[in-house]
Amino acid sequence: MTLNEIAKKMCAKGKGILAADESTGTIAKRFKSINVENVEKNRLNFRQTLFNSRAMRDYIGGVILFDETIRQKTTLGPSIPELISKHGAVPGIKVDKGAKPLAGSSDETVTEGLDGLRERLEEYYNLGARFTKWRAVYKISDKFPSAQSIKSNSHALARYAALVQEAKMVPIVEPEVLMDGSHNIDTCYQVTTDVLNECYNELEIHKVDLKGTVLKPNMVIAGSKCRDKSSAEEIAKKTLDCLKKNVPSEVPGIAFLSGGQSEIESSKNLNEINKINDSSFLITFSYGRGLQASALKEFGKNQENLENIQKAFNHRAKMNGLSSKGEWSEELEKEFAA
Ligand code: 5MM
Repeated sequence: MTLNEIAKKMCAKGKGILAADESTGTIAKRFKSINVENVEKNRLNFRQTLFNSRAMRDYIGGVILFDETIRQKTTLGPSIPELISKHGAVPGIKVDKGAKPLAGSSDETVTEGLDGLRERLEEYYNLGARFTKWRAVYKISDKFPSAQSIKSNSHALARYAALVQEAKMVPIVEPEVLMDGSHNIDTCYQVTTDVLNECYNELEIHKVDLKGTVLKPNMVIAGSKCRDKSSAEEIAKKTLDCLKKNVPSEVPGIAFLSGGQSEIESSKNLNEINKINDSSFLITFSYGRGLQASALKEFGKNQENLENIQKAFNHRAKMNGLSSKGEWSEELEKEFAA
């Protein structure tokens, strides 16, 4: 398959991406919230339960894994990447080494992980990965994000993407503008514009073939502490407008992060965006919390009750599959939940 074909398969209409690439520290927080011990056995049990769900074949085009997970063998027999491929989805891998304090602007971060990346990519390809992910993080406040942070993170994203294509995999480019803070939706629009502009500027300098990439952006949305809550219609209109103005049309797929929105909010907003999508982009989800929150709760209630964990996951995957076609509704949400 060409990189363009892989990218389109990951974002095919009715499907999206499951972001299950929580690093050990992040999964520790998630497990703590449900009183589950953060040990390898439990991490494997939770993840293989999701990857073996019925929803995988119909609604999931790709799964982003963490380094530990891509090396694991399931208790069902196949390795984790084999299990994912068996269900018709593409296995992928997070390759960044996390957001670290940025020298000279230490309240901000720059994502690290370029050293030795070429060699790590070769290994991940041999383990079955066909796409990768790298996340840059931007916080909004009076003075941030600084030009320094936008430039250094965009440069790293572009060097990462070029190396990934050289290794014959599709890079997911994730410049995340966080929802933390009290900024309004228009500030988010402006910052997302600046971040996307610089990102595509650097990708061009580094000769990245945009047809073989997927963008994973935030939606244009007010900060979580902002008093003016925008409607789903406004979020959809401003998000689509921002993407059409700042993302080159060669990019085949755009898969949003959920970024702290609730499960329902993230389905509803994605649905509104697809209802008015008149661009050439396949627009879908690449959710972590937006797909896993209910399943995680069930896992906390009883780790052995695979049926309930899978039921919760199947439901969210199906709802987001509908949203990726603009066919979700509150009525269907209730009907299928029942
Ligand atoms: C799954 O979480 C990913 C971050 O992991 P670490 O912080 O542990 O490295 C994250 O990049 C995720 O893929 C995206 O933010 C999407 O997740 P949400 O929960 O925002 O949809």
